[in-house]
Amino acid sequence: MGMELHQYHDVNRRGTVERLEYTTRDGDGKAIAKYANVYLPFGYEDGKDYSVLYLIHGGGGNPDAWLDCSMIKNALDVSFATERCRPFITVFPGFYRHDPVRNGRVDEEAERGHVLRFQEELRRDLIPAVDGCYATRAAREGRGIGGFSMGGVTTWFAFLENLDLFSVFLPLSGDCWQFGGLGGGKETEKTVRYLHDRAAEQGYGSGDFRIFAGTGSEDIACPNLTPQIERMKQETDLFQFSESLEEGNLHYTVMEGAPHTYEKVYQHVYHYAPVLFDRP
Ligand code: FER
Repeated sequence: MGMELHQYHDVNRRGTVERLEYTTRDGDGKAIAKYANVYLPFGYEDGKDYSVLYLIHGGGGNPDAWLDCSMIKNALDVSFATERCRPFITVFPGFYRHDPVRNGRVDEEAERGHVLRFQEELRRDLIPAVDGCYATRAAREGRGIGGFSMGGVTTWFAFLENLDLFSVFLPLSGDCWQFGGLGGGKETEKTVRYLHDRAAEQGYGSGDFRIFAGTGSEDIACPNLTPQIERMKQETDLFQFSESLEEGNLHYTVMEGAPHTYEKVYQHVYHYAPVLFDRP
């Protein structure tokens, strides 16, 4: 599928990034102070009802990672200034409760635990803080979640655990780790069955959510995400794959030559931005 690529453009109508401070709790109920970066589009006004995209960093990252490592801010500024889509808010949280310790090899089980626990934080602490502070639609129809790498893993867990809160999903260069690390590739059958059954048993149908997945042909996550998406395509009662962004609820874009980096992966957010919240 052809991908419309973002290039840096000077824009006068630039959004602003604010720091939202909020409190979450650890396993013992002890309060933990955290922050998320909140991108407010140019012309943001109280009293409107903005959709919100939650965009999650990768393993070892933090709420600044997307903004520091990619041109996501300019990509959003350009998209809104040129009216590719209606302006939406983008929230960049951190999924760790404490600064991550990652020396050498990735501890897949530890990482899995962090992104799984973050689902509860989203529901209990972060989403209420965002909806309480900003002019949002405050409804699943106007709420999306996406992320890079472990942030993509986070996105699949949001599909499983928080489907009542989100209707739009952008898993980028990350597969579903319900059945352990790299499970979308290693345990494809079980993973897809679970994704299907979890949504179906809660009563959700194909019209109730949309998945915009993406990665690069040289991305280390491509061999794990691709088999999962390919298998999902067969579950046509729930997942309706389409090359066209105007149809279906499952989309997949593999960017030719792109490795596992924010610098490349943000292009998927730009590519999908026109259809995320403005249904064609
Ligand atoms: C993948 C999903 C996530 C993957 C790697 C990650 C190798 C995360 C890696 C990290 O946190 O360093 O499919 O494939």
